[in-house]
Amino acid sequence: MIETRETFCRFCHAACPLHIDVEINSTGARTQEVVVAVRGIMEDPLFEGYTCIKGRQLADQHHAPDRLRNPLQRSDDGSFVEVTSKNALDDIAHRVQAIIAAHGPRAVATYTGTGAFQNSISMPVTQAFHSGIGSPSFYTSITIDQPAHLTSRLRMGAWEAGWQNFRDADVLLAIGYNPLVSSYAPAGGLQGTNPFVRLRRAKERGMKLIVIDPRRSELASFADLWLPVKPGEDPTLLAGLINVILQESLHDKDFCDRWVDQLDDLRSAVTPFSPEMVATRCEVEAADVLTAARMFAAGPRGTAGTGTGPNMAAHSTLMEHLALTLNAICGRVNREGDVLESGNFLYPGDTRRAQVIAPSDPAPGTPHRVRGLKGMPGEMLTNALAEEILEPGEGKVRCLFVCGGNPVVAFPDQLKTIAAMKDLELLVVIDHRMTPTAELAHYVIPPRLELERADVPTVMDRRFASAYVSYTPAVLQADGDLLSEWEVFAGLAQRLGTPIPLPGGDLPLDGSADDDMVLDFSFAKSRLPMSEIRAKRSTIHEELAIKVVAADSDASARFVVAPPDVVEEIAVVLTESTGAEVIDGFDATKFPFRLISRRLKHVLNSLGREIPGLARVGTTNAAYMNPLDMRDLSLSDGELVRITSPSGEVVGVAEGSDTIKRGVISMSHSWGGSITDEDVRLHGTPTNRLCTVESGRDPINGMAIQSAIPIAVTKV
Ligand SMILES: Nc1nc2c(c(=O)[nH]1)N[C@H]1C(S)=C(S)[C@@H](COP(=O)(O)OP(=O)(O)OC[C@H]3O[C@@H](n4cnc5c(=O)[nH]c(N)nc54)[C@H](O)[C@@H]3O)O[C@H]1N2
Ligand SMILES: Nc1nc2c(c(=O)[nH]1)N[C@H]1C(S)=C(S)[C@@H](COP(=O)(O)OP(=O)(O)OC[C@H]3O[C@@H](n4cnc5c(=O)[nH]c(N)nc54)[C@H](O)[C@@H]3O)O[C@H]1N2
Ligand code: SF4
Ligand SMILES: [Mo]
Repeated sequence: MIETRETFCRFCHAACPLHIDVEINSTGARTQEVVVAVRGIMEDPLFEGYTCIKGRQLADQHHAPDRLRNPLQRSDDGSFVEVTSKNALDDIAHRVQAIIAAHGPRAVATYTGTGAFQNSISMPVTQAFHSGIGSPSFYTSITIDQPAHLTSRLRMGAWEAGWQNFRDADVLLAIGYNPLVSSYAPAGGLQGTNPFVRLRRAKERGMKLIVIDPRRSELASFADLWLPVKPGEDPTLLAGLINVILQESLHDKDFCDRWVDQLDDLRSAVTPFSPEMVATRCEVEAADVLTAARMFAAGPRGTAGTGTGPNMAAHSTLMEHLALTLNAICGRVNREGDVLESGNFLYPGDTRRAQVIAPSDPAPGTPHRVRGLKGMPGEMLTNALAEEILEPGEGKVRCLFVCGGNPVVAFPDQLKTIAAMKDLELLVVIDHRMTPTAELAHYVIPPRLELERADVPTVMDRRFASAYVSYTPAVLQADGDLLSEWEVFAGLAQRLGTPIPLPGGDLPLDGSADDDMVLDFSFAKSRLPMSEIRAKRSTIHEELAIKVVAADSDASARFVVAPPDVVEEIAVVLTESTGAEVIDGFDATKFPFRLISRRLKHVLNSLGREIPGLARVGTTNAAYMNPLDMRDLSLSDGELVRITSPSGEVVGVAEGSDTIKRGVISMSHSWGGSITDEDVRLHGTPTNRLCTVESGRDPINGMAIQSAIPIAVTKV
């Protein structure tokens, strides 16, 4: 018997609606369910059938012969043996209890990666487990991704009603993001909901697109103006755009008078960034700097926003500050009467006032023991985790849960990360496959995968292009001794006698909880009740969209666009000339190239290349280079190159592409294993071997340089 069931994809965050055909085979008391087809839903009012190559492989992902179906424990000889989930949790709880008793709760840490982000009941329960045991050591992939979105908005102040919407933008300034591949965009950008069609419609209504990217990305190929910035020089370019706008008085004066502070300080800080100076530093045309500034300022609606590229380069908090400043001085905020594009249904609060939320400490979190860093609200900095594990003394992290992540290939400074994983007294990895990180674990616990669990789209609820409601029940029977992330943490809490405090109260730990109960407890304060979210799933409810109300009559907070540390850092950028000086050991003559990051359509970070339909697209993260650079190095397509940074060395597979700026190598991250060897054609290159956490960090969010890495390239 074949049954069609409705769900949404969670391979990535974009939550594309799907129909899956499930073949149900019953033999005696046992039924087996097999997904035999996966397709987009043409009738869906928002996605209109859109899916991508990854989502269409869900059947193979769920039914992969090498998918882990029982927990594994590492033996003394390094091999893994299958154990029951009950025995695994008993032993893990026992060890966690001993570590807490001897060293305090901070010694117990969790790193939650991408695999737990499109997983709406994993994150709240994990966080609640941490509050239950009293450990601040909660880490996520956000702090090796784009933490500057948060740190900059805290420092500068934010607009309660948000930046303007994409749907009626006249102009879009996209700085280092590429939603046509990543399905990702910052607020106000082109989101991953059917992005090709929405971009085409926006261009048809006359929207101007400006893209800043060292590579003619898929998005840049549709741009009215493409600025191929030198990697790492975005702060210079953005300061230059602000300079033109202020010199030519193109900013929104009324808005600035009412809501923006320190405009004169900003003006003097950016005055040295003339179009000519910027053109030289950024290797773009001075005329294009002028055109970009004027095109953006002309608006009248539309926003600037940044993605992973410049957020992973030097000075990321400053870079984001300058991008947000463009929006602030041009008044690109939702005003009274405007309607928010996305539903924001899963979060509390129906009211958005047209006013500034006061600036505050950008790093208000738990202090780190290393390098004077401080955490973000509710989480610590993943870029400091390896050091928190390796650094002896009180507070040392001794136990780590990795929840849907792959530190060995994702964290900067791969050798230090591997040393840290090996130093742990207890490493528990929750993953359905044997990753390079899982190979180092004491326990590997396989979870139920997406089709086997209920979910709401936590990332997209604030990003959908309409007030779209979405929910899915579990649509496939799970097979094996599997534990969802929340079941691992609830099981441990039950054994430790600690609570799982959620917005709806303490989660019952008597075995009565299921996915839907966890959803109800986690989203108990959502502005649309979970019961209505379930009832209204897959429909648009513009009548429920949030309409912006007037500012309070005494609203006094204003954006601070030129606080002293910003002015100081702009002055530092002015003295630099390559965007890479912040890295110790950098020498412009020794490291003339820049390695930049990118996403590939057929994988999600380290996930995907084990699936046959995706491996067919490619089994390595090629080192894409400009053909003229290849000619100078006597390189042909497919030949091996040695890539050396001030702190590491890897081998990559060269591939010519005229979309890449000269002097740049574009490679995606999280490939390879824990070693870099001649098998790069088969496994890819672990580019994070080239990153360091010793120098070049962002002063506020601690981001290491993970894109715009200075490198040398030679033929092997
Ligand atoms: N140089 C450089 N470094 C980078 C980046 C870069 O651009 N350049 N990008 C950074 C960014 S943005 C990120 S987000 C990180 C990625 O960092 P991570 O999130 O640590 O890496 P992933 O490879 O996405 O790991 C996700 C894991 O989750 C597993 N998984 C999938 N589904 C599930 C599930 O339902 N449950 C569980 N428990 N596991 C599941 C997958 O098998 C995979 O092993 O890397 C960062 N590192
Ligand atoms: N298919 C697919 N989708 C994904 C992922 C994936 O691995 N595959 N990963 C997911 C994750 S974890 C995230 S965080 C999002 C990220 O989503 P995006 O931020 O859109 O990521 P990218 O597609 O890598 O786009 C980054 C762009 O920045 C450019 N760039 C690199 N360095 C610089 C620089 O110094 N300055 C400027 N201006 N540009 C630069 C790159 O050329 C690239 O085009 O995507 C998510 N979606
Ligand atoms: S973009 Fe692709 S991987 Fe992401 S949710 Fe949609 S179908 Fe799934
Ligand atoms: Mo990410």
